[in-house]
Amino acid sequence: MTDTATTTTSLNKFEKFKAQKDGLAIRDEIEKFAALGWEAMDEIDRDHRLKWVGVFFRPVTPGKFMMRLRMPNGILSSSQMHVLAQVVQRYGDDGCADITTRQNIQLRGIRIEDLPDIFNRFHAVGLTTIQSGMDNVRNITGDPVAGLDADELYDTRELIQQIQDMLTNKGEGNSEFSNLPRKFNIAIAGGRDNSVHAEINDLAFVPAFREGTGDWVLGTGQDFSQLPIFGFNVLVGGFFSAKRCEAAIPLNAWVAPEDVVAVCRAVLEVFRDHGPRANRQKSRLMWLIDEWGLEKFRAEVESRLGKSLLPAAAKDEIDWEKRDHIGVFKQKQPGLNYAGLNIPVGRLYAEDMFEIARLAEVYGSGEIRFTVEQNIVIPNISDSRLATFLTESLMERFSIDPGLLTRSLVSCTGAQFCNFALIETKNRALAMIKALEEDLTFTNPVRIHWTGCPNSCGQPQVADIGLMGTKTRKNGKTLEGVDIYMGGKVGKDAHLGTCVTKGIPCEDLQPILQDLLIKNFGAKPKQEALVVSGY
Ligand code: SRM
Ligand code: SF4
Repeated sequence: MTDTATTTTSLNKFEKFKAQKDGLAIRDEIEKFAALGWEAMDEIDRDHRLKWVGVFFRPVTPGKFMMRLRMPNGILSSSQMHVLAQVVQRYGDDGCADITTRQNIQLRGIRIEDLPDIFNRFHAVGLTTIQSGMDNVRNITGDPVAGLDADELYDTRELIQQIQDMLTNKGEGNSEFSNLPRKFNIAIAGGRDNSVHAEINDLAFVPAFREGTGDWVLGTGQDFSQLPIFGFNVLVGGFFSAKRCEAAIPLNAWVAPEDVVAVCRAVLEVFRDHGPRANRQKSRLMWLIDEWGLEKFRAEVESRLGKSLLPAAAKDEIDWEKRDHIGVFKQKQPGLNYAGLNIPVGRLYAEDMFEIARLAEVYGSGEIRFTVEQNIVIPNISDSRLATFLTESLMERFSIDPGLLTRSLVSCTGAQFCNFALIETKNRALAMIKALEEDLTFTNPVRIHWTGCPNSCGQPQVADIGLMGTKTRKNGKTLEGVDIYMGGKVGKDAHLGTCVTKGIPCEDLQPILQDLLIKNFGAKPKQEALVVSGY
């Protein structure tokens, strides 16, 4: 199979258990596990293989599982949201949901005995959790205002659905792509502002125009042949891991929209069959590109594609600053608006989810969208209903006009549910932002991202200020702390931030952040006396 995988002695433990039983085989065993209970399950099935159907054992809350959905382009319907809310509701205080940094949603508190019923409910409304964890392609991200934005270059929705359908066999599971060497991220940007963070994906497509061919277009009566042709420049190899973080690099390839699905397939086949499988810390796509060099990798993709790739267009069309979509905006459809609501750190409870579904139905078209900043967009609100929509009480908690730190806050799951976490994140992030907004005034949003460990799910490297959980020492004691990242740039000319300070105890963080915000982001103290200097 793979170059590296053929030497079975060098296989890591994940490769070994995948070889024993494919993760997708778990699909047919759900009824059995539900009857058996989690305590009696084989540990590899429970801790790893269940992730192939999006079910995550949480060692922090044993018996209360997490379920990760797939939301292509971050879009769902109010009836789907209703079902998700019902699932969460049955777990009372244990039940909640999190919008993720991949425009997706995860449910918490899930009991294994309920899985057959939950999967039936999901199936009935077209929801799937398939292949959302472990060595599979993650939720495919696209422009959150696709089809709404008058300035968009390409509506990414259908293409992303097609890629998901290809990878997952329309949500039923596809064993062709269920044993990759490692996780794999795909994103397609359709607008000018790189709303998907293309640069941090293993494979990304960014809008780009190629020169016209000069070939006469027959039958049209006009010569359109010199006009620029729309398509995408392809980026490869972006990823974050505890060991290494890299921005994606250009593949020097331009593809027409109709070739995007085939290119995804070709790249994934190359990764599946040749990606390194010996060391899981060195298994992401970039490690293969390093080993082979870009030219060989590109040639292998062409060979799988069955045709040559065209060279990249000279420039891409990402020339805007990134938008956060919080607020109310006119759609390209006359008389319609979309509203972006800030969901603090992405956390939702059942009653919120029912309410969001209701608002989308009453005021919009029943559609709801997620953003990679863990917020929601409700589209298709008519001018005539907008004023009433804005008086809804949910808007007090999920504001269209939050504070300038609150609106850009992102946080990974952290110690509440994640066993990799070195610190608690979401509650701490909220408390910190509240305190900072009480003490300072801002003229611009400052994007603060929290992540509980070096896995970087909360993407601290894309933030203005990124905070990565660590353990640190103070007065002979081990404390929760953070490494501080700065300089992340999103939108046009995106580049990753770097670590500027290590090991700040969380208990000492507030004055340090305050100082950074004043010195680097133009924040002003509400009372001069509160300024802490000397950092
Ligand atoms: Fe992540 C593993 C949560 C986006 C890099 N990530 C995990 C696990 C599954 C670990 C675990 O089993 O506990 C976390 C589940 C915790 C939980 O209970 O929620 C977890 N990752 C998340 C989410 C929920 C963070 C969030 O709060 O939004 C995001 C889910 C996205 C989704 O819908 O699929 C999430 N993870 C990311 C991202 C950001 C992105 O994709 O833009 C990254 C960095 C980008 C990347 O992957 O290149 C990311 N997660 C990781 C890694 C490091 C991967 C590596 O190559 O080493 C791990 C650990 C691993 O895979 O071994 C990890
Ligand atoms: Fe868990 Fe670490 Fe990812 Fe946060 S960054 S969700 S703590 S693995």
